[in-house]
Amino acid sequence: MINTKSFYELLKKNGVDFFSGVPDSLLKNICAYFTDNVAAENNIIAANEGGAIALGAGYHLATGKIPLIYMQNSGIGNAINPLLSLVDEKVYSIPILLMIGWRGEPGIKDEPQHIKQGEVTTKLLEAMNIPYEILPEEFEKAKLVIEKSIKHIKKSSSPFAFVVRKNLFEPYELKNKVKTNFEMKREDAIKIIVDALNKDDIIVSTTGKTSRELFEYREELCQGHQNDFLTVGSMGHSSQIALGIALQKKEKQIFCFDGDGAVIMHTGSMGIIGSLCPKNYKHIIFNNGAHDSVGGQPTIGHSIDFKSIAKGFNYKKVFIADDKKSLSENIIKLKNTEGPALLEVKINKGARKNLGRPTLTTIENKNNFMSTLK
Ligand SMILES: Cc1ncc(C[n+]2csc(CCOP(=O)(O)OP(=O)(O)O)c2C)c(N)n1
Repeated sequence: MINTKSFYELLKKNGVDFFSGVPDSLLKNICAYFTDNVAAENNIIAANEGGAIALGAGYHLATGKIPLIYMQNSGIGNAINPLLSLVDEKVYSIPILLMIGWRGEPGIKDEPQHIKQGEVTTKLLEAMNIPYEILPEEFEKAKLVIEKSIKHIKKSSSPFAFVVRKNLFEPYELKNKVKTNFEMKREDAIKIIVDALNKDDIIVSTTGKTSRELFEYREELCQGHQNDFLTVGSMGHSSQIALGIALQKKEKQIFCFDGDGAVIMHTGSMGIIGSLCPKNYKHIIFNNGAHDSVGGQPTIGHSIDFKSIAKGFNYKKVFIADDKKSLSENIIKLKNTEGPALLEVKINKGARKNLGRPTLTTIENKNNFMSTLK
């Protein structure tokens, strides 16, 4: 295992002291170290991975230095465009160090959304002609790899990737935790909302713990999962899945259970919802100001105004709930109003330690869900 401080010091010694990316559970410890020890303007959690590459490119244009851009391998897709059309050596040839968490590494058990991505992670890098190294576990070996890679980047002036296996970094407990003082966590809010919905209402839930908590609550209630589409991957796209359904199934109410990080990742999607104006579309954002599912790293969720954003995007109504009482009242209002409408639920981050994962396969989930929609 690699000590986070030693890793950071080594990067700094080699001239790398600007970081941006979207957090990943495999990179949780090193990201927490950056948060505690790097000035905020040199450690920027981006809206999405493509944005992080572009931010790094801007940093390089302004300083001539090499940025480190971190992401889960799920985010490679978001990064491909600027990797190939901005920083690639055939375009602007910008040196960027990538650090990619390898979920779904072949031979290591992982969730369905990570399996294909894990299989093709190194192949995608090869297809993009981005040289890479899988970071060794021993610090001395990693040190050699890092020094060699940075020399290579400086010479070639183009991207280079470190692929990071599970448990590479030693644990590091974040000290600068942002605390909020709301009454509920996401699971409390999900329970109140599910209790208030009608038997026929449809839910499309976002990636991470939202879908896991919804699944477990349905189990607890013995209700089955046929009304829920659990978007286990595809961060930021639940709202458009829900839109695709809402436009075809006008007789049903469609509720999208979204996360602040997911909405921020692809906010323009809200504009498409507003422009098509489906009356049966009900968007709920569980705003905990964090990427809670991958370690609780901060988002800008609590410092932006989702209400004004939704209004600007032509949503017909916006409700805000920040405790159990206002949630119980506003979920009824959301049900009874014409959409598209938004309910922002302000919550603390955090989840149960013993939270499980869906026990149905993704294909079973899809088939059951499609039977409900028939
Ligand atoms: C494209 C992409 N980037 C990163 C991830 C890793 N990831 C999974 S869940 C998550 C956090 C989601 O945050 P938010 O939507 O606010 O929901 P929360 O976990 O806080 O409930 C991240 C970053 C991913 N799955 N896909």
